[in-house]
Amino acid sequence: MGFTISDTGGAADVFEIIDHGDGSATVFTKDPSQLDYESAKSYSIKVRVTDGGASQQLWDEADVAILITDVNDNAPLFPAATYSAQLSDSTKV
Ligand SMILES: [Ca+2]
Repeated sequence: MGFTISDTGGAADVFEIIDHGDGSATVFTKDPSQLDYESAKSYSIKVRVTDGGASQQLWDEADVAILITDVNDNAPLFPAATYSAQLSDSTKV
């Protein structure tokens, strides 16, 4: 049997699959720095398994959803450096 990513879901260079040769496989990130929860919260790829049939190779596919978890890697940001407001001196506080 052999495992391949048959549909990268638009994330061509993000994931790769390692075939362990024992009927199992693991999906890895090629470069974890490409993952950013703020840019993409999930990916959907398709994995194909193909058997070793000599005359006719048989296969099946499964969708794999990869959910990215958030880490606190971005500082809060004010959109503007200065804000102003006007208050009457008769305003009750
Ligand atoms: Ca984050």
